Amino acid sequence: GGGETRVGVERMFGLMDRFLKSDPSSLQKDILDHVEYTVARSRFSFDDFEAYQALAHSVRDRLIERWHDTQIHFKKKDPKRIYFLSLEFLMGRSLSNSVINLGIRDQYADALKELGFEFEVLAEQEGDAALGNGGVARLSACQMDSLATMDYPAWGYGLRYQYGLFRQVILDGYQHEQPDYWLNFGNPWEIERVHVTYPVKFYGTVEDDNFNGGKRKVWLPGETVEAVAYDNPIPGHGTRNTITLRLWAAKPSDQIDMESYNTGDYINAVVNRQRAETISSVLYPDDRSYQGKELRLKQQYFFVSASLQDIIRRFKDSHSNFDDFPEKVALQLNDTHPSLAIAEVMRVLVDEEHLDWNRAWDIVCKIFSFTSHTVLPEGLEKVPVDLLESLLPRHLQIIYDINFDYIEELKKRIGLDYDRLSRMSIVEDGAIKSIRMANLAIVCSHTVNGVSRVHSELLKTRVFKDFYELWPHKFDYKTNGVTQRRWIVVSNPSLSALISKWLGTEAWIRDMDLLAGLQEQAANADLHEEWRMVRKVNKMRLAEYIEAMSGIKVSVSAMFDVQIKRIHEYKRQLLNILGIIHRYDCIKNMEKSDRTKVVPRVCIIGGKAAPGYKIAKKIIKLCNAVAEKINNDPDVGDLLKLVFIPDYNVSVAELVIPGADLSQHISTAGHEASGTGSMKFLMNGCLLLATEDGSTVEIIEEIGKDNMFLFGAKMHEVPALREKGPTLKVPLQFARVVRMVRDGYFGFQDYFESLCDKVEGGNDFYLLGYDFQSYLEAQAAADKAFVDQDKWTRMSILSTAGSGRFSSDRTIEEYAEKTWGIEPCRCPF
Ligand code: 6GP
Repeated sequence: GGGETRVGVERMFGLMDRFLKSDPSSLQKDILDHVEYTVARSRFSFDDFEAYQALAHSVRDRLIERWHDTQIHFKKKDPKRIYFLSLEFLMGRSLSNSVINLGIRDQYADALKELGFEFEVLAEQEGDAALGNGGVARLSACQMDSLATMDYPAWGYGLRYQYGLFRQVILDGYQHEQPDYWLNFGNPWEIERVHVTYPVKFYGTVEDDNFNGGKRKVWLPGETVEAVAYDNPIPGHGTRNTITLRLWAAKPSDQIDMESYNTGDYINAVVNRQRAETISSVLYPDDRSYQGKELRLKQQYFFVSASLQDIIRRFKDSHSNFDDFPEKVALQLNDTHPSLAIAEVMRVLVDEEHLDWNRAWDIVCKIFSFTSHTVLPEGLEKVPVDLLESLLPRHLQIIYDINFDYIEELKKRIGLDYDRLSRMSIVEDGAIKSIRMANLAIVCSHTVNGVSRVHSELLKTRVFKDFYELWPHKFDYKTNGVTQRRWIVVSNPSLSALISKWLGTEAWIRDMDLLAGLQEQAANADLHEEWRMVRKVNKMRLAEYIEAMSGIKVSVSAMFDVQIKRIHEYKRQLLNILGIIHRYDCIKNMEKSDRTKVVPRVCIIGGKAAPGYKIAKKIIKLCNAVAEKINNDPDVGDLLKLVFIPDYNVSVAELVIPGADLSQHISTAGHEASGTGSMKFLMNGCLLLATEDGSTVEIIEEIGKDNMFLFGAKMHEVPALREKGPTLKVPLQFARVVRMVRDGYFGFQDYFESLCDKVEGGNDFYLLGYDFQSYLEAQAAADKAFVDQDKWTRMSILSTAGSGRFSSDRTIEEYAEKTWGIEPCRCPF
């Protein structure tokens, strides 16, 4: 009875410390307890990995405390919540980020030292969580950090892939893909929620619901799979708030299917059930191109359905009327991947909650916002109708119904312009009838955001022009940003300390605009000296990594020139490599006495190619073939080195970016929606060599054209240049370097032929030939600036000083205020 409970509660309070303590001996005790009771090793004998595991668990305990408090606080305050739906999150490692955001990194480092361990060494034991491909996925991770730090009541929802992005192994210069078994040794950063499960249904048939002659239907699904929640606490910095990234794993449903068990084939029945797990087993490694595969569609719906059941359950815990839904819930569609959420909300409201269709539609139109992350037409998903019909028959009907009403409305607005109507339809008629996910997202969202100003202009004038003309008020942009917590504080601790020292405050860690305060010190000789020292130490760290990984010795007095990102034709790694060949060719043809004038370079390229993207894979091979030649040429020595860094990922980026002098962001103008790598380099005082594309245009506004090396055709010139195609004049040097590749100067003549064909004879879609001359000029300007170390250091300081706008804190604040209508909800201490 009640009496017993009260006694129990008192006893519980008596046993509970208010919070876990963070003095060295408490930390040591917790770590050792985890060695013994969690990792189950003797506290007198455990290795670095086991020490890491124990350490991680002790951090996790502290995260859980804050996380509970935050969730209780949110529940009590019941603010409007933002649900961030994304099929990809590239979180990288968690340990350093967590202890820094919790404010107990130094305490841990001290505690470990006394136990005979080095914090940095243990941190290296952690593998990356790579549940995403590239830009869009890492952006989600940065935004989660900002949402937590700025106290927003936010949840991230995604999929818990068993296998993250493939490991890239380079053999003989070719990319090979290996599975990423990231969960093999357990994952201390997640909390399995065995009691938070939802059934997700597929296939089957749809029947009329006789109660409501109208649009309500009954879906009789053919297959049920269970979604199990795994919660990843995301701690904010300088706040107690710790939010949730909830990832779903697929498990066989525990509903007993008597029929398949009664056939007597018990083993096969079990094996069949086990197949359910494949839904969340592997991340699709293609960024952009969408294949319309059933498994991919299943992943999308699985994650959408589970997330919405969770969101609606939470809403119903404290609300009884769905009219309040838009006041309490904002749903963010991160690219088109989660767009099925629109049809799913309609289905739940109409078929399950029995709302009238129009009332449900009103609600849907108020809750969704959509952000597009690409300008490439192949990035716009289309789902074949046949596929959708068999997998999700009810959703197809709903999409048809939405489309019918919308097209009727559209006819009233624009008349019977059938070309335009068919372009704007959600349903594409053609050889393969399909659903245009972007059109669905635009029609049903209240806001369509681009990720930089010029990207938004492209969406309005090209990609989604028809929609912009119809609904200009829907279109907006929020220029991307990245989190300075990970990209300066975690990855570049010495620069971080230097900035705090010179600004006299650490407040910039939560308020990046304060970095502008460095501007007035940009010519200060003392700062210059300290700045150069920090940069040199970071370069040494990178040089050691390069040597350990590839055996190549590089000189830290050379300029470190870096291009790291996914391999794509539009990102033009090939332009970079052809430029390197040109540099090599020049050195070879120089008088020996002139070689002393060459500015030494270490060119570093890293990135993964989608496994089916042949041209991208050839680019990787070319890079390695050229590296082989140059690095072994005694004529060249330290004047030029080329390194391909294998298996580029978040933690490699954390090491490479602080050590870069120059970084390249050289997409053909009009192709990079935003670019976020550039912002990370900028913050770390690396100079940019770039085209005027994506967010670079806004970086120019912050730091000025003179503070970077710009080149190339402008966005408005590109279409006309393409038109000219074969008649475009291409510089001789370009023809010469391509000829060297064609003639087998770097071997593999046949293999590289098709690569050369891509940039010659009027096929040069990405304008490498056209931009080559100005690219070389920008490179020469960089060489010249590098020789003047005072000038270079000033430019470097001004880069960091001008990077404040590119914090994801600014981006998230804009989303919160303008798109989601949410407010901070800060958990009291
Ligand atoms: C990327 C864009 O290519 C990049 O320019 C942008 O910075 C990033 O998204 C974040 O907005 N897009 C993707 O990664 C992608 O898969 C569908 O787009």
